Amino acid sequence: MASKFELPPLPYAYDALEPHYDKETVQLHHDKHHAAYVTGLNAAVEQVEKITKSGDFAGAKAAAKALAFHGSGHVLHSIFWANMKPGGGGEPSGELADAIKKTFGSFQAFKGLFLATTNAVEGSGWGLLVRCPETGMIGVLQAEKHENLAVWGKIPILVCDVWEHAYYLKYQNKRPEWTQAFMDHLVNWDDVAKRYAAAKK
Ligand code: MN3
Repeated sequence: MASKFELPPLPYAYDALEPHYDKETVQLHHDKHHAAYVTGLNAAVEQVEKITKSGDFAGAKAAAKALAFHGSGHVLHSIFWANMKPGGGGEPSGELADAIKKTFGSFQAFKGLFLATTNAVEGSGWGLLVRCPETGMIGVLQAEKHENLAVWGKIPILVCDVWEHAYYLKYQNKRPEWTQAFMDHLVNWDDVAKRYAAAKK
């Protein structure tokens, strides 16, 4: 029996990110949506074990797809919660700030690119700042759903959820207002910097 995945606790209270991220959305998003990906991931792992043990591989494709979808959903949400803090926003410092400046020219240019990329996700997905451990380069990518458009080997260090469940109660159809609030008031740059450093190893 493989180890069970568990929903990580929120690193702050449900209402800690108010008024930029409302209590009701945070609670539903964490306790229901993220939890469902954890449940789905555990079910997919069990399914693979069942298939492997039985020798009947008819369900292999569905299990692999479920593993990618729920596994990526769990990973990205776990990063997302840690990427935010009450009183976040501002700008990074240190090595990460240098890398952003070197890659994009300025923090403002990075911010413009990140927001435009994230706002333009077709349907449900994510905007991501990633680091490539091999080259040390950083870049901005999209994910559709949780697992599509991924570039192999790139490690997400900052992720912004733009599924409607992430913002619709408060921001309705105004996705750019949500992503702007995320960037200006919620991003925990210390956490992003920690992930940037860890992605080096
Ligand atoms: Mn979500």
